[in-house]
Amino acid sequence: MTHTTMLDAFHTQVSERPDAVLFDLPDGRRISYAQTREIVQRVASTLREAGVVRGDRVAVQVEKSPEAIALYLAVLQRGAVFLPLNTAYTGAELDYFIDDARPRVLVCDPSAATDHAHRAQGDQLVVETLGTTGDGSLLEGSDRDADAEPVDASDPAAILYTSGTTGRSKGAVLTHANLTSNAQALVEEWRFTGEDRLIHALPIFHVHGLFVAVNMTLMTGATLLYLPRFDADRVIDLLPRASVLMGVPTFYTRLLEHPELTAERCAHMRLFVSGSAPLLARDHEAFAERTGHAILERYGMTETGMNASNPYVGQRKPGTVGPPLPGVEIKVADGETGAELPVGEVGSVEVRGPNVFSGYWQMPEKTASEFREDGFFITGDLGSLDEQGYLSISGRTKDLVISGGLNVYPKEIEILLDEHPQVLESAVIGVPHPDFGETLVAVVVPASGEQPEEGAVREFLSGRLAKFKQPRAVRVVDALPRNVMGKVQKAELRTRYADLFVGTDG
Ligand code: MCA
Ligand code: AMP
Repeated sequence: MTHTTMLDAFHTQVSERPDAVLFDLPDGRRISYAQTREIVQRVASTLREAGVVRGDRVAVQVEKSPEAIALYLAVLQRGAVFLPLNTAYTGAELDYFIDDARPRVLVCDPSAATDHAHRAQGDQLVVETLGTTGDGSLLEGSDRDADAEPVDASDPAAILYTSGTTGRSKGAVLTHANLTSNAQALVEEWRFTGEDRLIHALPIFHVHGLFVAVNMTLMTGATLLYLPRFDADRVIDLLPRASVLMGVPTFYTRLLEHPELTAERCAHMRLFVSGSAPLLARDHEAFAERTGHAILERYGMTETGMNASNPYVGQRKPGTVGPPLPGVEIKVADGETGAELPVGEVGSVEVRGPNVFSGYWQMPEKTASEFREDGFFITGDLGSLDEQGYLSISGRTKDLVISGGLNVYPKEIEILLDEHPQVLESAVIGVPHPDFGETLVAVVVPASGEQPEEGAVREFLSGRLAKFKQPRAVRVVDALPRNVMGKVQKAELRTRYADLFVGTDG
């Protein structure tokens, strides 16, 4: 069945299987599809009273809870645009998003309400709260709104911010059609059904946890074994009751370190999915040996949702992300001209399909510069296709570091480091890390006569940057390596510091 919005898909499940469990929680609580709809209706009523109308943005920085998913659906019910924010973002980071997206409502944790009070501006920006124990102003009203505002499939459903090489975050605008088409393609490809029980240990402010895991569940009437965050012990405990796990490579690295990861525990599982960052072929092989399961690796990004996936039936090739999903076209092209390259050659990975976003929020020029004339989106990843059409991601043209599945653009940190009075200039790089895959190292050149200390530099960054963006090491050098054009040679720095975390536990 095709749905215009994820809310429609959810409503289909509510009417077909109202008593099916949507949330199965660690404290033993179970919340059905019909009960979730009641929460959605209550939240939708509060949003309406706060003045939210079609097209308004609702910015959300809350801890993971069933009510936070109900909030996502309630925003769609109002015809509004869901704007989730990482809970690790600091006030300074938040100011940027609010100034850029101009949301009608900001939803925060009740404990943060005082910090955010100064952001409220009459009915221009209303601050609401939502906690993890059924608390918060969003749930206080007793009214319920049953009707959904009509929207078009091409209307924006969500804005997700991704940082950029310029250091300025861009809001990727995803339409209802982007979300429903991608969820539908994945449901079919991974044979997802209402019988599935998905271990959900990802955050819900990114595409992976929200638009892959949750949307697929809502579309099929499946159950979420819903954890507040990843915890290897808890995941191991849940495996015998579950059928699917979706995670970033760090999940699998940590599970492999767990002595109780065994084939017996995984006997009822039908699918392990990895994505958001490269899964080491070594981990893929070790996992298969320990559990008998070949992890299914797939590839996506915020702007496009999922693009490629190893097959459910058929060969899952370690080190590849599989062929394009049905309906999605992937081209490996010459980065300069956009001309398609022959099989086996590494080039710019470009994508076209119903999954590809409509553009960056209020950045038409930036948007235009990342699309080819024929509609292919330039991902910034480098890769090649093999004879069987499997894509391998081999690098990135964008200066991006992925730490534990979270993206960090070095420029954002370099801009801050360069403001430090003892720093003349800086370069931030990603180096291999045994737990997070990659982690950040800051290389700084002292201002004349200064001797910056690692502790002081790190202290300077804390409070200005979310924790996951803070470098785990700072190195002071006399000069940055540069090529004849004067461009900083980050590859050389990456080689120099490649072993900094090898053999450590971080
Ligand atoms: C936590 N910390 C991190 C990270 N996470 N530092 C760097 N990178 C991270 N990813 C900090 C914590 O604040 C803490 O600092 C210290 O590192 C260790 O915390 P720990 O307890 O080990 O972390 P955790 O809470 O267990 O989290 C690690 C994690 C988590 C499970 C890997 O980051 C996670 O769930 N990542 C998934 C992110 C995700 O959903 N990505 C998908 C993006 P201290 O000890 O000093 O307080 S969507 C996407 O990429 C596309 C669309 C796609 O293809 O999916
Ligand atoms: P984000 O901007 O958070 O959506 O991250 C998207 C980026 O994550 C992609 O452009 C890739 O660089 C990377 N990525 C996602 N999945 C994979 C994967 N399976 N293998 C390698 N890189 C990946």
